[in-house]
Amino acid sequence: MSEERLRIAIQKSGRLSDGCMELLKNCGLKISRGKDKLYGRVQEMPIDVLLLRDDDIAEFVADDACDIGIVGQNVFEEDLITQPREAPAEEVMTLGFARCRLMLAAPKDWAFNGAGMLEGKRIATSYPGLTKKWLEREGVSARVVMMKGSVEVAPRLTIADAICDIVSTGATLDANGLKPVATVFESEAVLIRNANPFSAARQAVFDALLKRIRGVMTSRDAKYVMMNAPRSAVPAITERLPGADAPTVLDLAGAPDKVAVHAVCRESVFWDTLEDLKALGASAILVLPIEKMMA
Ligand code: PRT
Ligand code: ZN
Repeated sequence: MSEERLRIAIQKSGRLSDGCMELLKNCGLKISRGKDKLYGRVQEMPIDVLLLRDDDIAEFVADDACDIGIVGQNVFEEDLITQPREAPAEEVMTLGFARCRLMLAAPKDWAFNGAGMLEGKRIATSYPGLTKKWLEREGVSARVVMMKGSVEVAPRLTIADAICDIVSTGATLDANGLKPVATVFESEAVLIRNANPFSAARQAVFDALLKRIRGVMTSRDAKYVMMNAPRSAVPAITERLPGADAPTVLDLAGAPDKVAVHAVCRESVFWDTLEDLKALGASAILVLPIEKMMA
């Protein structure tokens, strides 16, 4: 790999892969994968992509085998706690996908009434670092049993009394007779980077990529909203538009009391917003997606 190319590590296949590929695609990058499929090259920018297991990403980035990476915050924070390094990788920004929670879960018949109930109990988890940190914060002394996978079966097998595992919909817990009782860590995908300064060439590629990622993130929920409205309703309408800057207000030919209002809304526009706008006198309301945005 050339000195000048920025090396990014992403998950080869799993719950982060689709989000990573979509993000890179929305940044205008197409990845052509090598024959072994562990390595891809981007044509549009000097970027090389390494496709790894998510557990290896933080280490590859910290050790300078890669410059940047995308990983679950849960895995990254666990790595920081359990694998102390001289110069660990650093978090650059959250990316808004692969959201999940690391949760304590107990058998459904437990009348759970607080962390104190875990005193002296055994907790199975793949995240001993984050779990112990939470127990310490709660002032609870419990035994943490490390399990690499299938944590949810531990209470049934009497390996542990409770578990601490990643929860998304809660269906896995439910199917195993467990219920979530406390949130230990909230997670989403994060961009991480090597702690050392990049060469000037790599820094320039990194800056350009970051600018694109920020653009994708801002335009993800953003919508362009257009409507006609009574001139007198413009202040109230402006206030109701979610995350909007000052709107553009245009005269309408032959209708002195009415104007066209155009605005970029940076937050989701839901049906109830449209109903409120209508109640304020707006008509012909259009909500359009925004493909790209750069501040
Ligand atoms: O093979 P590789 O090591 O790369 O992948 P992996 O199997 O270790 O990880 P993977 O692909 O399962 O998850 C990657 C990352 O996605 C995690 O580190 C989290 O940051 C995030 N993520 C988001 C999840 C989930 N949602 C999720 N639901 N990771 C795991 N789960 C599992 C959870 O462990 C449990 O078994 O899904 C089950 C619970 O799901 P629900 O919907 O039933 O609650
Ligand atoms: Zn993994």
